[in-house]
Amino acid sequence: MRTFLTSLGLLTAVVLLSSCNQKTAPPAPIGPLPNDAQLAWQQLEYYGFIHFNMNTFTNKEWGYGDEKPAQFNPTALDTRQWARIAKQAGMKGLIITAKHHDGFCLWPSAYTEHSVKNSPWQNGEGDIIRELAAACKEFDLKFGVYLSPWDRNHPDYGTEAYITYYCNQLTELLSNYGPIFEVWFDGANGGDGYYGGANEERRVDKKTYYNWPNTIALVRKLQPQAMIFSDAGPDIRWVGNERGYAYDATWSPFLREEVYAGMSNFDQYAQGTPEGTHWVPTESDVSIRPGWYYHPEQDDQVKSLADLTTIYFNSVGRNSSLLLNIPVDTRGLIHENDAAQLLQLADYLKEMYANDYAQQAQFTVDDKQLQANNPLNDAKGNTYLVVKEATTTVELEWNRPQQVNTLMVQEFLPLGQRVVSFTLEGNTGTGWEALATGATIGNKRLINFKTSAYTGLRLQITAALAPPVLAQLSVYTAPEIEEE
Ligand code: FUL
Repeated sequence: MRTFLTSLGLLTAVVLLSSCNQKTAPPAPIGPLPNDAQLAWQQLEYYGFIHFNMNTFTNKEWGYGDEKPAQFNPTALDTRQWARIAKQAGMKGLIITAKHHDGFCLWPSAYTEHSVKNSPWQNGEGDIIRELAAACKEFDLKFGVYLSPWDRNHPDYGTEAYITYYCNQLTELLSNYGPIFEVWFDGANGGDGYYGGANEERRVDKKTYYNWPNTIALVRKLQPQAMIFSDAGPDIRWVGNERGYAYDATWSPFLREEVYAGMSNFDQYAQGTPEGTHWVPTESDVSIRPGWYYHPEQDDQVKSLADLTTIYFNSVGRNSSLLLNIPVDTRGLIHENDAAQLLQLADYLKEMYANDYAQQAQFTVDDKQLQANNPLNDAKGNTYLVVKEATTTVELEWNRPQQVNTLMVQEFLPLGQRVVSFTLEGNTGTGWEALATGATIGNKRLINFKTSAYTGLRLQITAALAPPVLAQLSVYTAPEIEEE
């Protein structure tokens, strides 16, 4: 009944539902597939963005580039506080704005005077990138950097010389601070700025100006395991909005060659497509406040637990990852209000994931009962269920009714993304009723439905590109949220 396969890169597969004593060949992979680094990244699911830089002190979102290093002066900066809160929040890493569009650098770059080295903070001796890299290491978090391609301070922006400058800065960040798990390339670029005193508008050809192939090769050389994010990947792509919501149909296969960072019609590519040529999963970036940067007037506008859980279900639960931004304040600390909300979300998720009701359920797949070694509920992402048809039904049955409201299902990604649509039905003892419908599954789909005492749940894959290869299926009770 069981076949062990060892030829799938990172993962060993256990295949069930084969006919007796017959070796089952693994299903053929379809479409573009994730590489090992992408598979490892898929497991992170939730990590944090830190927007902290010159804008924190000028109370802006986009600095013009004429700010003075003297303006950068946190009074109580403590990167260990950031890392401690991120860890408690359940995040797996932090990505910081090493340089935003205004050009100010949080590390003492050798290539510009516009950095912490000319600020009053630590008398110009400090290095926030070094401090945060150390704090992340201490709290077992991954560390990533955002380096804005657009630079409204630099006199050479728009010329070839700036590209050399940009690559030099990237080289510093990727050589001097240990392992970097993600490099974040923003698509926003080109426009008016200070540009060393020119005070003018500079437009660039977003597709060609940055010589992306060259920059990507540089990252690969210096940090081969790092994920590279941009609208166009190559490893992870933007989800297409800053609300933290992926789509009902979110495909990791993506028409990568047709996209470039900052393109105006990115919308039409954002969802991905089953015809995609490359595996480029989405990342959903969103701020816990209205702004990316800290503004004291937004202290009472930190997102509620209800907002944050909706974001979580619509990102992590829709084949995406969640990059949740925390605007560090002028002290250089995560504000108490933001910390409180982050921890509320962590408590909520802990409570939800504490009990997997599927463990006590009898599983039936296309009328065949699954016995021991159910690959769908062995808490191992490296086993999967093989079925013959593109449409398939997984039914769960409990001896006693269970008060639940959330189903989690995952595809086995090393064999490609397959599911096109599904329905979910529930039985409260009086027959089956429709609970939800949806499109893709991918890395993880979280399906919320009305809380009730169910004796059974039935997930039906109604369309797939090829017989679906499901890896995990769990059932949870997401806690009720009281009005804040
Ligand atoms: C955008 C930027 O323009 C915002 O300021 C912010 O950094 C966000 C994450 O990306 O494109």
